[in-house]
Amino acid sequence: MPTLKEAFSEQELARFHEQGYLVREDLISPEWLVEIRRDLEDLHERMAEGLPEGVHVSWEHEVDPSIRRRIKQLMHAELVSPALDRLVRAPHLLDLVEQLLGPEISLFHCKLLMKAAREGTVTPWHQDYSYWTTGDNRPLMLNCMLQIDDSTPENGCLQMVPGSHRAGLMEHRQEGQVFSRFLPGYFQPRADAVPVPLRAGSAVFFGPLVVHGSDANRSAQDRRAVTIAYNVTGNATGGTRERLRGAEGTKSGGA
Ligand SMILES: O=C(O)CCC(=O)C(=O)O
Repeated sequence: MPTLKEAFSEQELARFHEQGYLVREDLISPEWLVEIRRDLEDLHERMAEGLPEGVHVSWEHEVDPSIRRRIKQLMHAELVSPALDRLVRAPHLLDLVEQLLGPEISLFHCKLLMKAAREGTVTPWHQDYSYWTTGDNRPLMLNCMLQIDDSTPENGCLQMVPGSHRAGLMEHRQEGQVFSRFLPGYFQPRADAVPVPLRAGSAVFFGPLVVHGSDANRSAQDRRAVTIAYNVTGNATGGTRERLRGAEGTKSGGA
């Protein structure tokens, strides 16, 4: 179990259940952040030259390859960064995940959200479960979105609609290729949305039903983040990449 200093308090847990999300400042050390940033140097250029096996990229400006290619989302980020691979299975993170998800923890996926300076585009209002529902799973998953750069309203920080998870899965529209599912209004300003600016190294945990989105990055600062999505082991066929903790898993290593 987490130490008292690190564990989520009763009040934090109550807030998570009420609002659907919870911030943890300084989830990782500055040194770990430096390692992650080092792994990601020139990532846009390297991935434009060729993708490592198992890595999937959605690009900004998908339709015009003559435009300088910028990654919007890179799926299976643990394959391009040893420091992120370590984070996915870090005991102190799994301890926090265990408080929110329970003891049977698997990796659902780990993805980079690059929101590049001046080029990162909007992510419309959506619930993640609109992508993840398969008919044989339940909305039990948990995201841990860690900021690699400071996120601010100017560079497109995440915005949440507190309490929206309690309404269940809403009807989404579908159009386009990347972040193609969205709620009515696409990304019209919402009076019930709250910006969640975070310092680099801090993270927000949220479930798959909370409504969220983020604006375009119109600033000169990148707004890179990584989302590690965990699932309850056994929640759906094909619902896990790797078992990380639980009765038959290992405490902090891969399965
Ligand atoms: O990059 C962002 O700001 C939003 C990402 C997001 O909403 C998601 O991955 O579900």
